[in-house]
Amino acid sequence: MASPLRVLVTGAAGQIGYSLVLQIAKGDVFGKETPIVLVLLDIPPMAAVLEGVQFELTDCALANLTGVEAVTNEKDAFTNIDYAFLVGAMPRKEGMERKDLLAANVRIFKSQGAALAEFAKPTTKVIVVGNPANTNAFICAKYAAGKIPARNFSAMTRLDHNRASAQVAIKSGVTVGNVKNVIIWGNHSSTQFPDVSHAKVNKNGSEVDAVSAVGDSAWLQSGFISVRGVTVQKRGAVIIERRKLSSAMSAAKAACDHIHDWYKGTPAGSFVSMAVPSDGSYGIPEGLIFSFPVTISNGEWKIVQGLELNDFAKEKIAVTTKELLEERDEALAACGE
Ligand code: NAX
Repeated sequence: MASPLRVLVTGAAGQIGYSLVLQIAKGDVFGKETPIVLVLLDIPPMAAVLEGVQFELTDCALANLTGVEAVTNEKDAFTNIDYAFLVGAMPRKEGMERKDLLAANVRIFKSQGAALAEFAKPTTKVIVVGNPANTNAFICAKYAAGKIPARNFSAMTRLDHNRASAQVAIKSGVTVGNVKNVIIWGNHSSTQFPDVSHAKVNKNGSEVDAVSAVGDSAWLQSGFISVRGVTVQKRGAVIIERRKLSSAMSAAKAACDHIHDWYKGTPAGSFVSMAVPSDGSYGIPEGLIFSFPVTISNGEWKIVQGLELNDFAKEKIAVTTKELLEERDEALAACGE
């Protein structure tokens, strides 16, 4: 038997954590044959809850789950891990300004970046889910630099990607497996730009442009992006309004899709959205953790090059870039840089 992958989930006592750990443990990410040790981290006041999750995972009697460790300190959490799902973050409390929330969260990710550098394998791959996800990933990568390459850090925009793909499928009258190459550009926030101009739909056995399959370009430039929050940009707020809790099942599934594709690769001719450090592609400042279309093979992502952007797209991308630059500067200030 191959030695098990050590997979860390932070915030494992939270609601995304509860859905996520089972999906990883039963092989949705690394395959049913890959042995896994799950390491669950949360803060000390959540130790009992964490233990409950650990017990339930044991009770799932999963053949490939060779161990479950519930821990409340960074050294035990990060030691020798292969993959990290960084979900744990501070929630917004009443009266808290956005700036205060950002500062509190980047301090968590500064500390976890340093812990990754000190304890994790240099090959560790990281997905940041906890918000503000892109900026948290930027800070985490910065404090792990020198030990873990920046390209091993990513933030999750796959939930937005999946939401966009599902909306295109509904509007085109196909199932979501027939939609590919939707793109989320930029930040995981309401400034993100969901773009279908390069997407394809398989309709009745032939591949057509998503724009013609949807047949409603006015909707694609407005309602699809955000009308009363029903579609992509503000879908999270709608879920909170309806469910009285934020997205958890779909967020966990998206995190699994993100790491699954990083591990297994993307099919020929397909790309997915992933927030990764910019190399300057499409004029995005280098180093910013920005959601791009990527292809993946042998565990390495590559930003899809040469996609044409019209004026509408350029304008939307400029807005989300500006927001990310502002967040970056606030985050660096909060870290005392
Ligand atoms: P919960 O509040 O249910 O769970 C968060 C857990 O993190 C709690 O158990 C908390 O104790 C723990 N935690 C806090 N600080 C920690 C630390 N320093 N180390 C380890 N654990 C810590 O939130 P949940 O609904 O699970 O959401 C988690 C995060 O995901 C939030 O920041 C949320 O905003 C973010 N989301 C990001 C999404 C994305 O697409 N990138 C979508 C879903 C979600 O909203």
